[in-house]
Amino acid sequence: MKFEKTPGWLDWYENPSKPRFRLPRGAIDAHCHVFGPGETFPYAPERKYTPCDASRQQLFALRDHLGFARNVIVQATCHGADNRAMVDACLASNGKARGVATVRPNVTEKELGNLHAAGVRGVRFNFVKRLVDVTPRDELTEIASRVAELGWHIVVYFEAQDLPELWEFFTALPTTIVVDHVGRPDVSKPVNGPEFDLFVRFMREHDNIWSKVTCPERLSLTGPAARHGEQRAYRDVVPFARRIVETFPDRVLWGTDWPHPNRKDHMPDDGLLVDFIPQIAVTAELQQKLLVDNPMRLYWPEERQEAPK
Ligand code: 0GY
Repeated sequence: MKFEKTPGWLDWYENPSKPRFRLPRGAIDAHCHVFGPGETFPYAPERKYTPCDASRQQLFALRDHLGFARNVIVQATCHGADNRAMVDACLASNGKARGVATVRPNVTEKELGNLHAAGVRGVRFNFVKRLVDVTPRDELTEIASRVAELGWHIVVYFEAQDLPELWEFFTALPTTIVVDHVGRPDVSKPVNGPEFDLFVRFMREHDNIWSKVTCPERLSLTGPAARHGEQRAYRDVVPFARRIVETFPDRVLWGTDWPHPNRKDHMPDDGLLVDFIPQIAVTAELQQKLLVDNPMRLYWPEERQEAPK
């Protein structure tokens, strides 16, 4: 089937620069997607946008170019609950990719088992109104209790202003919860102001809550720097991401968000995004936790080394 990309939607950056920042050995890009290709894996009828194709081969080429060892591929809303493109990518990765799926309450035990065998270790609940129609909470609760039995976690995507209303629902979930993109703060507000303090309190009071410190390009009002490697890229996001990394160093993840759905003003250079990491994780120890230890604990726990006796 042929698909026309939504007008105004930018294509992903074709020739990303080589990062100057040397990633630690075994670094994981823990938030990225594959889109189609639409001819093989059609986009979902209920989607709110049609992306440009972004295949697993292109994702794996980016992984190698940037210097990552592994990927966590998150199901994007344009594929609805049809996880075939993501599963195909996980299966073709030689164990270098794990996945986060979207499922409906009618998913069978066999389907969940197949997803697990392919490398899926979580489901995503999306509350961003421009991306999805509302799913009733009782359906999400039902899914949560089923995936908890598999030892999976739940990724949640929401806007900061919606946290008060979602708080009770999130804190009743029975699994580890991973929040996308620092809970999407409004970075024009103070980093120590009531809105971001609430997010910090959310994580402080619930030690099963993790955060991805991803997507400065989505949150920033100051934007990318003019030149690659310029230290001030996305500078208004730095204090927010840094506060979370330093307060909760064992519960943070990082990812590129390639191929960056719904970008209309600028498309980030993925090399520049990698160069942003040392601004928010300023020591080698914090970088090791953010990029290796934490994602390994969540997605490849079976490979954790036993501490020597
Ligand atoms: C992201 C962000 C976005 C889109 C999706 O699944 C999606 O369609 O997550 C967005 O538009 O903010 O994490 O990819």
